Formats: sequence, C-alpha cells, structure tokens
Amino acid sequence: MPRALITGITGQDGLYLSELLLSKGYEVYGLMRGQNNPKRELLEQLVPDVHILTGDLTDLASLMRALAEARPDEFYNLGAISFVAYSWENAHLTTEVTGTGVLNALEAVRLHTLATGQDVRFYQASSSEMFGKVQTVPQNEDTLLWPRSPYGVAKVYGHYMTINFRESYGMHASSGVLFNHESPRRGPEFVTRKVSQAVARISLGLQDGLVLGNLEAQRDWGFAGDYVEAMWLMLQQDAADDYVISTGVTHTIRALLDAAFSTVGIDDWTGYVTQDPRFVRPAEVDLLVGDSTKARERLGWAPKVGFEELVRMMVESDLAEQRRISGRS
Ligand code: NDP
Ligand code: GDR
Repeated sequence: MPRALITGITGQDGLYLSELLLSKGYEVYGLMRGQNNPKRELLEQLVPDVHILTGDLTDLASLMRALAEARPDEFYNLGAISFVAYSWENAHLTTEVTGTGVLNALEAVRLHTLATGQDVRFYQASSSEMFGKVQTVPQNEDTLLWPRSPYGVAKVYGHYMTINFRESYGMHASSGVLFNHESPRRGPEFVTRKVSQAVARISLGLQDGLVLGNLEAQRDWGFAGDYVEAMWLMLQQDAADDYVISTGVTHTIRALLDAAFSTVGIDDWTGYVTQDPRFVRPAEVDLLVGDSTKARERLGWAPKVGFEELVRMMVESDLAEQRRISGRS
C-alpha cells in the first residue's frame, strides 16, 4: 500500500487530494497545525481515514517527526498562507510559511532519505501568481516569472528551491504551476466563493448586496477536483518536472457575476454589486491564462469541469447550505 504525507490537509486541495489518494488505496497522513485547529472536526468527518499529525511548516523538527511517523512514498506540500490580499499586510509571515516553509519541507525530506534510505517523491504547490505582470499570453513553463505580491514572490522562491533540490541532490521533486482552481470547499475569502455565497444569500433574501474590488481582472478558473489529479500524475512519472495546470480559458470577475447571478434567475446584477477600494490590491495581476500543452501531452491530463458548470456547482452548494442554516426555502 503506497503512503502519502500531505501538508495543508485542512485546505481545499488537501481535502480533495486525500479523497483521491484514499480511493487509490493509499495510506494517507495529513499535517495539521495549531493546538486546537477549528478545521479538525470537518476533516475527521469528511476523510476519517486520514491519519492526522501535528506540525508546522516553520518548524523543521515537526516536519522530520511527521516524516518519521508517516514514512511516505510521496510528500505533497500544499501548506501555505494562500490568500494573496493578506500577503501585503503580513509579508514577513507569508515569506516564512509560503517561501521558507518549502525549504524546510525539502530539507526534511532530504534528511529523512539520508537517515532511512527511503526515497520520497516531492510535490510543490506552485502558482500562476508567479507570472504576475504577465510577459506572454498564454503563460507556460517557459514564461518569465514576474510576481506582483509578497505571496507571489514567496511562491517563486519555493518554486526555484524545488528545482534546485532536484538538480543538486537528484531528488524526485516536481512543481505544479497551478492556475486558480475552485470548488464548494473554497475559502469564503476568495472571490468565487465570496460571490457564490452572496448570490445564494441574496436569492434567499438573507443579504442585500455584495461589495467587491476590481471587476476587470481576469482569471483562468478550473475545478479543484480535476487539479489534484494532476498533482498525483506528476509524482507517477519516472522523472520529476514542472507543469502548468490550467483550463486555457479566462474570464473577468464581471463574467463570474453574470454566471453566478444567472443561476438564481437574476440577469441584471448591477443593483446588487458595489465596489470598494478596500478590496482593490496594491498591484494587480490582470490577465492570467495558462497553456497546459505539456501536461496534456506528457501526463495525459485535461480538465473535465468547465467554467459555467463550476460556478453553477458552487452556487447550488451554497444555496443548499444557506437553506439548511436559515431554514428558508
Ligand atoms: P487553502 O488556503 O485552502 O489551504 C492552505 C493550507 O495550508 C491549510 O490547510 C492551512 O492550514 C495550511 N497552512 C497554513 N499555514 C501553515 C503552516 N504554517 N504550516 C502548515 N500548514 C499551514 O489553500 P488551497 O487548498 O486552495 O491551496 C493549496 C496550495 O496550493 C497552497 O499552497 C496554495 O498557495 C497553492 N495554490 C492554490 C491555488 C488555488 O487556486 N487554490 C492555485 C495555485 C496554488 P489551516 O487550515 O490551519 O489554516
Ligand atoms: P487570487 O484569488 O488572488 O487569484 O489567488 P482571489 O479569488 O482572491 O482573487 C481573484 C481576483 O479577484 C479580484 N477581486 C477580488 N478578490 C477577492 N478575494 N475579494 C474581492 O472582493 C474581490 N474583488 C475583486 C482580485 O483582485 C483578483 O484579481 C488564488 C489563491 O488561491 C492563491 O493561493 C493561488 O496561488 C492563486 O489563486 C492562483
């Protein structure tokens, strides 16, 4: 039975990836931080077969302990401070967790291999945010990186450190440059879930309106369930490498609003949405659209869920949740 250790187990991707690996017969270990993590209950409810270990990406010894206990064949480093807007206000902390945390994870795996002789394949959760002020459209594995946020800068560090460990120590370390991927499990601070939750509440008469920032930004949005499959595929290859994972189709926030409101029968949303500079970022990433030709040709990976279906899935899930919470139909 193959064994896997996942950091960021309580996040959106951690949940989908652990379900995928469990369905493939893996023994799955998840690293959870904090002495009383509020997400523990949900984790135990959704994936009761995951073995929970405590640890933190900023604490090398805790990672080494987790590795000694899990003895994984595969290590998926999904843990991060992942909210881009937050990273300007907490730049140093973001650097420590999202950037230096990757070095800690790589070092822990390297030292574990030296001590035990066990080879561990490593996955790093890199991001399209690294492309930032995009130098080509669409973006692929050769596009120059030009991050625009402390989060993006930290991810670039983790990305190059992963490549460096592969080249310096021959580690099977792959980096997935994933574009935005969403789901009903997306955190409510991210724009897709903020919109789907608000649209559900507005249609049930529980909320009057929605306040957003930049409506012109464009994102290449896919479904998280499809994207965790690409992570797993990367670690099944003979040689480690880097891959862009995306749908190749980009939409504005306005198009997201069109799709979400139309799900509840509202064609003109302008009366519900206002803009506030509070949600506008100091530097924006205007046009993200990925080219996943390499992943398609070498991994045989392609996204299954399209934009309209994804938005509908999220709004319908939030409608069901809001009906349950409020008792309204
Ligand atoms: P989430 O924000 O949902 O999850 C982040 C996870 O990291 C949580 O489990 C969180 O734990 C954990 N974490 C935070 N700080 C630490 C720490 N100090 N030590 C250990 N774990 C920590 O992110 P996603 O699931 O959406 O994303 C997974 C990874 O993929 C992240 O690295 C993200 O940056 C990256 N990524 C995501 C994309 C997306 O569109 N979703 C696109 C490209 C990259 P806790 O619950 O305790 O806060
Ligand atoms: P992003 O996701 O920054 O791309 O990072 P987010 O959903 O936060 O923002 C997407 C775009 O929407 C615009 N926007 C708003 N965003 C938020 N959160 N709230 C608002 O009110 C709002 N109004 C407009 C933003 O300006 C932006 O252009 C996500 C994270 O998962 C990262 O961890 C990951 O690396 C990248 O995707 C790829």
